[in-house]
Amino acid sequence: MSTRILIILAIIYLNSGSSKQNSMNDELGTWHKFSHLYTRLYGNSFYYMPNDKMTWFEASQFCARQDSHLAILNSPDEFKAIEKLITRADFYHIGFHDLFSEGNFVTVNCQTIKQAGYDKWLKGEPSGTAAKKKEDCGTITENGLLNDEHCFNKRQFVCEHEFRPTAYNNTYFF
Ligand SMILES: [Ca+2]
Ligand SMILES: [Ca+2]
Repeated sequence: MSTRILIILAIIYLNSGSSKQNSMNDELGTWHKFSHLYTRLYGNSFYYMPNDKMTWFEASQFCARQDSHLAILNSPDEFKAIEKLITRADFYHIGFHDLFSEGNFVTVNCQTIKQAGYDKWLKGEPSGTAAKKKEDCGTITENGLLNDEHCFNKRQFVCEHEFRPTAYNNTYFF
């Protein structure tokens, strides 16, 4: 192999390493800026419920800016865990919707809510599947029952940050 090819390969190798390192640092940097707001309540997930009320879309963006997503319930135990953050009877935005296909409720990670592991609806819900009554965004009651609501309703919400240890060579960063 000629020296020139070796140099090119070395540059490609170094660049790929440094950009990988940078994106890892960016991600950890964002999380570290906000991690003090979050509490580890279930598995490798940390949660935060801000006091502000926002639309479902604003809440989604708010969580994303903190390297999180609107909470996805993966089991009844996960609701029991986040119930600790709920202080009053109300509806709270969480991470599911049927914006893509009417009546097919999926999480913000695109799993059906059944696949995700939690589909306990409030009595009479989902109610917004008729064309004239559009309720496409997911909320949960203080008792852990799901409801579909207008996405522009302003509600409190729960952000979830899930650790992905495999992305960091099985090293946890707490
Ligand atoms: Ca979850
Ligand atoms: Ca509803």
